[in-house]
Amino acid sequence: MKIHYQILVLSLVLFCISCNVKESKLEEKQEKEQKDFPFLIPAEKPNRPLSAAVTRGYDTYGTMRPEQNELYTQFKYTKLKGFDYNGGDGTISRRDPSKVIFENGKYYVWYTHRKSPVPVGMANAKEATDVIPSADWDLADIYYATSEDGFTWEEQGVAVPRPPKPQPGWRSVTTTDILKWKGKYYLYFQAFMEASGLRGDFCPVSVAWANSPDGPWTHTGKLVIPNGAEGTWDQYQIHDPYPLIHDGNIYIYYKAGFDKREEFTPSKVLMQGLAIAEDPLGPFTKHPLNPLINSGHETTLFPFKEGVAAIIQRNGHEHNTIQYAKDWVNFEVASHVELLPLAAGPYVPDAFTDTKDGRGITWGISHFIKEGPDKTKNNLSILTRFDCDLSLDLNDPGMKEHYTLYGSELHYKQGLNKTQKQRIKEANDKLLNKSKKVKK
Ligand code: AAL
Repeated sequence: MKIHYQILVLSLVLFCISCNVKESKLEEKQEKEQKDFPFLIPAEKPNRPLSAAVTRGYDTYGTMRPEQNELYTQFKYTKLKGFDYNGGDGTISRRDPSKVIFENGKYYVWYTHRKSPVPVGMANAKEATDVIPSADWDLADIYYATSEDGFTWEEQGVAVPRPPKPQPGWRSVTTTDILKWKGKYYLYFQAFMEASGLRGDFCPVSVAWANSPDGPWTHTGKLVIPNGAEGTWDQYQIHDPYPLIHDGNIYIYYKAGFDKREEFTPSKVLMQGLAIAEDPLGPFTKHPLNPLINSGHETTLFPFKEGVAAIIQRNGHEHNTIQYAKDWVNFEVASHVELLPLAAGPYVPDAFTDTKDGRGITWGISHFIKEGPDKTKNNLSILTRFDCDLSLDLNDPGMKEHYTLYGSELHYKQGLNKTQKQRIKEANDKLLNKSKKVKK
């Protein structure tokens, strides 16, 4: 009996050893056969040497295919119905929409509204008067509109007008965004106290509150997010205040332009920072790591999973990207996108729910600037609708294309300027003269 038992144990051990040998031989064979990257992309990052590009596919984008990336999208645009622009002569302008919210059975959006003579331009700010604006957003008020479908809008009129001088915003109240907090509504906005262009585009942020999205709004006159101390990145401007709720606090992302150097175009670098408060009226504490986003012209963010995502359009190394910060502070590029909405105000259903499972966005309102008869001048902006699939709840393959062609017209519009043509001519002439000399 004892001998039988020993034989049994021995044969079991031998069996296991042979199994292991077989397994490692199989792996060796597979490894030899699989020297090249497999035709079918492994779902998990394979345990083998990988190039930096393939590693990015797994680590940065989470997938090798953009169409599987929840933070990749195309943007589709639709003209809005319901807004009158006085024939597009530059005397009525609407721009910089807030995010869209759904209340009382309809969508609401707030925006910069200017009704005035055509602006003289920031460069001619000295010619601006009490009735003639410098910039497209000078001498503006905050208006709002409602809609049942997001395509046709009804302008409801002024929400926050310019207060009398010398209150913050007396010159212009612009570029607003909405917060809903404990049953009350708050509009944050840029409060100009001088014509934009006189020294730059200088302003702090002020706030108004109301018990209903239809108002009436009480302008607190407070500078809730003041400019930074002299010599710091946000000393002159706090632009595009964009509130969300996270961890029981109000998170306001904002943009500032700095490092102004005339030898570069654009002369300033634009980056985005964060200010946090427990109460909508402050005090707001700026994040010690500011700036947090190194690119982008306006702020557009939305809760996504446990973190926050940002649409980064125009300006900077990382323009044309969607970025993600799991901790709401450290942003990483999540995708590269094209034809991005300018100054987008998306419909963000979970902006104020303090969610740990942000669902993303599918549409919003943005603007087009320089829409007047003279497209070189920034004196008329129009609101537009954009649609996209940056949502965990939508799977629209039509929004996930990444091989779009835009046709010759759009490319030729980006033509060479006079100086560039001259430079090329001079280089050609030099070459021709040289070759003529050689021939002689
Ligand atoms: C926009 C925004 C701010 C600026 C101006 C109006 O793109 O960044 O709002 O002040 O331009």
